[in-house]
Amino acid sequence: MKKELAFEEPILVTQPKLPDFDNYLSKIKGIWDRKWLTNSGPLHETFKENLREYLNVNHCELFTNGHLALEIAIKALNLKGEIIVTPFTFISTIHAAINCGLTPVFCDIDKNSFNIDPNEIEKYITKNTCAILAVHVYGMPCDVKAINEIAEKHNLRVIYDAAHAFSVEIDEQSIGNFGDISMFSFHATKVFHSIEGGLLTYNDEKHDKKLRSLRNFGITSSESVDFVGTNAKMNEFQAAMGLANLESISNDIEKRKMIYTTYAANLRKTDIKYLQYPSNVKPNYAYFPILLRNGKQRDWIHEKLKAYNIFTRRYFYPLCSDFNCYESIHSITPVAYEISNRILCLPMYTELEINVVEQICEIIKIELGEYDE
Ligand code: T4K
Repeated sequence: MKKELAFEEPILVTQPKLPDFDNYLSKIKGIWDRKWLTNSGPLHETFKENLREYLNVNHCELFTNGHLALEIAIKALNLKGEIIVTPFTFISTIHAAINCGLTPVFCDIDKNSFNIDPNEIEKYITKNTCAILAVHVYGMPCDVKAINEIAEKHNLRVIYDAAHAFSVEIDEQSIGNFGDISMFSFHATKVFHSIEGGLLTYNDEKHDKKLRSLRNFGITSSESVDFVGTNAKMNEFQAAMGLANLESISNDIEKRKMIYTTYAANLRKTDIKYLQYPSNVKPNYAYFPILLRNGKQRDWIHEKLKAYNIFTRRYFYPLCSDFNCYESIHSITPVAYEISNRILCLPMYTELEINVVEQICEIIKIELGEYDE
């Protein structure tokens, strides 16, 4: 190990960006006058409208976090039976399906995009299949065209877990416009956050009433409860954080682009593979995943980097289908299995300094040079 290259402070895989303190204070100040803290307050409503405009989507609703938003999306579509999912995601995706009474059927992924492979989907469709729940993993868009064709052919619903994909576009179209409903996470660790938070975007106006009601215990008026809902309301402090962060989002993504470019330039001449975006995609540079040669090498470098105070993460290892809670669900997904063993997410966040990125690359190159199978 080259001790002189170690960082004094830990470099984590991600770090939330906080807005200017006084700006946030100015946004929350009115809450003291209004005494309106949650339940669709004025900041909530402004935030929602600003997001609708920024994301260029027809309809959207806010939630207290992405996970509950996803469960509510599933409930709103009245889904029953089997749902085709990727095992290469954060466990929230699969939990949401199961919590809504669905049976997840794990489908393999594409080795380049790491997203559900449309060529594999049809073999899992049975008379019980109701929907496809696809994830834009790391903000890389799924093959939305192919998924849409399959869904139309088999009369299936499509939900996108777009937790990582805030602001992403395909052919200048907002990623939130595809499928029946898309879910964005505004968790502190995301490109864009409201401390905790979630958003559903959709084209069909008829979802408005049901989504709002499911978010608020299923209440539809002062004397009626039409659905078995939950409490998934975003509060005013979250909305204020989201409003403040929305002001800088374009700059933030530009900074991430520079980090991505620096990683790419420094790793280009190695045999490390990293995510490359197609030319029709406007990325948000949410994560910087790399593929190592195999699981042994991946785990080795993951550990080695800790000695330098660099804390990478193995998102998403193990596969969701390998967790104890899902061991009874049969699944054969060799590509997902291989990617999950080889993947490593390097630090990526808006305020990560370029010289730190260069140093991380130098350390990786030095250490991998000493790796002996
Ligand atoms: N679908 C997908 C595909 C998702 O990835 C997620 C969430 C969801 C659905 C559900 O959306 P939400 O309900 O969360 O809105 C983190 C996040 O907690 C989780 O939101 C995210 N995916 C997942 C990929 O990453 P952990 O268990 O890795 O979090 P944790 O606490 O280990 O933090 C990650 C790193 O960030 C650490 O190095 C510490 C650092 N950190 C974290 C927080 C919270 C900070 O520096 N400051 C902080 O405030 O799940």
